[in-house]
Amino acid sequence: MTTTLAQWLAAQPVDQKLASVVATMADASAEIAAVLRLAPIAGQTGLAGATNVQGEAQKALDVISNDIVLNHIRQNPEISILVSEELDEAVHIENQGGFMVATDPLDGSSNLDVNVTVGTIFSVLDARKGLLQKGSAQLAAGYAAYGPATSLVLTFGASTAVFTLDGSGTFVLTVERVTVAPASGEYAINTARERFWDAATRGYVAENVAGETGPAGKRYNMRWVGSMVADIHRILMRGGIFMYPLDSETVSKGGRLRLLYEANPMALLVEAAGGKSTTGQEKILELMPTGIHQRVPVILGSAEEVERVEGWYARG
Ligand code: AHM
Ligand code: MG
Repeated sequence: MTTTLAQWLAAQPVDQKLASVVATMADASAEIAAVLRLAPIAGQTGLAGATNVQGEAQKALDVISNDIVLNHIRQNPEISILVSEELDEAVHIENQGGFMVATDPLDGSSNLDVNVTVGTIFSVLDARKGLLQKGSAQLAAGYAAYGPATSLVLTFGASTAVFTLDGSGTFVLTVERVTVAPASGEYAINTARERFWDAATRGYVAENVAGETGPAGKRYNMRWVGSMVADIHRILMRGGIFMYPLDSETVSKGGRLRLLYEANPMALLVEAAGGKSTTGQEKILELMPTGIHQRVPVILGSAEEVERVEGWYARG
């Protein structure tokens, strides 16, 4: 017997207003999936001709995806604030309820022209507590991965569930409780940045490259899609570690990936599935943000691998 997202949400021991916020993001994701599927035919894979607040060139689909999310959010009276990678400022919607959504509407959009998996990442918070809250205050988090199948991965903090979009536009439960394998032989990092790395990152990766005859005592494989949602989805399904550490080039910005709508939701999803997350020095979910577009170092995945990286950082 199949369980739809609506049935699953109704059975969760959470405020059903909160459940409706998650359903809204699922609806937005299904609409984005439909647009992406036909984007090359519609000629939408190129640039929009604008740059976002981070100074990055916006793709037409970045803008379209952001508009789809905003439209859906406006229709749900429970959501009063939207923070988006694509919008300089938070959007406040008057006379609406108590929830805030922080989102990267289309993560990995530099991969669009090569038809690689991209995704929508989101975090749900209590809007009454302000824009800047620790990741541990998240009420829910999730992402949609637009791959061969469209997957929706959700957590309310206790466990992580995976849904798959069927042909009629309904998300169907496909993994009730996903577990990040505690041990793994796969790591994901952009090795072209090696010259910028700190000693801890160099030390950990060198051990992996040394393989079964090195101190790690086993063989490793490297995988880097360059699309965070795709890399994290692989780690949720079969283990591994994802690293975008602080390096000498990103240090002035605080890191590469954004705390509110990339690091925090992914950290909650991975931890609720039994994995670990860290900046190397601190727990991602305990960081107090200083700005809505703040960047942070991100290291997350299989517990044993994250602990090995933490061990390297602890050596100083
Ligand atoms: P984006 O939000 O502008 O798409 O950037 C985030 C992406 C992540 O999906 C991915 O992990 C990372 O940037 C890839 O970085 P790099 O270009 O160094 O490989
Ligand atoms: Mg992004």
